[in-house]
Amino acid sequence: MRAWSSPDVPRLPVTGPVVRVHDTATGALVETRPEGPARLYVCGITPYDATHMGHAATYVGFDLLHRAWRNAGHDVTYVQNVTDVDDPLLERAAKVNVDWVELAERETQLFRDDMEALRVLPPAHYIGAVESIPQVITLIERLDEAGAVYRVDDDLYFSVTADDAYGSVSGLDRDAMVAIFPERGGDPDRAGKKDPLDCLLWRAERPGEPAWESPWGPGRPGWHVECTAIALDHLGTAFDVQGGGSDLVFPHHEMSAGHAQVAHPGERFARAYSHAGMVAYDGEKMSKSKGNLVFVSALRMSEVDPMAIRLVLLRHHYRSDWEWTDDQLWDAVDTLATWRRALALGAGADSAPVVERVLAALADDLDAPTAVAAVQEWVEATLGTTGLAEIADREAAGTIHRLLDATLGLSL
Ligand code: 5CA
Ligand code: ZN
Repeated sequence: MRAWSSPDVPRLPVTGPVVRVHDTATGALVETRPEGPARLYVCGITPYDATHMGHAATYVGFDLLHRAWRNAGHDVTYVQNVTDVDDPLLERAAKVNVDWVELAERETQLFRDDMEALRVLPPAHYIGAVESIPQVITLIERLDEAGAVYRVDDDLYFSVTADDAYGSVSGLDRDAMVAIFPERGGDPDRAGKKDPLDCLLWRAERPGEPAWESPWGPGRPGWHVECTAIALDHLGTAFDVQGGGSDLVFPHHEMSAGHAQVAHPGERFARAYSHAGMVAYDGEKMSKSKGNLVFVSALRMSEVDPMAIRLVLLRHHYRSDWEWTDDQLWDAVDTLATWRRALALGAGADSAPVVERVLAALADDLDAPTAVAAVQEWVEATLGTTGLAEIADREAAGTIHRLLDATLGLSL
């Protein structure tokens, strides 16, 4: 699939520090030590509705990682999927009486436009579930050879007991897994399963549903195996970071890791599992299924500056859960007006310490709120200067301008 176009990213005169991120599996901050290009996989959208602020927060969060790595001198191989065939997409298409392919294409295009407006760097490989069916089939065959696949009617299931490390991504105990599984697409009570936690790998064709040929008859891929196949195909095992929102910790990332670890014994799927917090609205997690949504595209169409949307997101640490309110947007609009005034002066307060602080904050688990606060201090110091004698840095505005663009993705 085509991704979206990349904004130009200025090169900074200094190299950023080693990047550390929080790893859900160990519960600790880990130093990333890319060997060759840094390898990042972030779970993409299921394109049955427009991009909401929760999605945007997650993709802007991982964009900070992409940028921090680049600023630390690494090339980055970034892979993202599009779940362009799955139950919620087919259900929505049937409900609104639109062809599911058309719905997926339309919403994926809207997502691309939103990501471009928010200056999110595109993945090098943007891969749909449908186009990765051959890789999914190969992976299921490998799992089958490892004895981890069985049939329930004509569907294929993955035996979670085949992975010795099962549970190590989420750290959840069995009771907690069984409780969460049905809320996130799982079917613990289906008759014929060996273990309630086993997950679907291949769903045999149902009347009225799309299907593709396979060695087990026509059908379509399960959700978790889609991401495993795409990640392994483009990044291999032990890639640096597997990312997504915290709603994907279990079962999605646990299952994906399980598949990979059974297909490649002795190897890890990812070195770190990194998760963004959930954005709420009207007191509940913003979600397509609940319908409590603020869309990026709706704000764009009402002429809201996308950089103000981005600043709202940046003012929350990527790992925290928070609630969207319109006040924060208007506040961000005012803040950017002040920042632009300071930048228009050309000269200003000393920029070198700000560069250091911003790079350090972002390398320290993508701490954008601290980075934003450092810029705010520079703006206040610059606007507070009363005479030429106080101007410390003649090139300050140019430096801060490039810094904001390269690190926080704010082009002002
Ligand atoms: N296609 C799958 C991943 S393979 C999926 O979860 N799609 S999604 O459209 O539901 O979500 C896309 C991304 O946005 C995922 O990383 C998800 O974790 C994240 N996300 C969804 N809702 C929120 C929210 N309210 N706040 C923050 N992130 C969210
Ligand atoms: Zn995924």
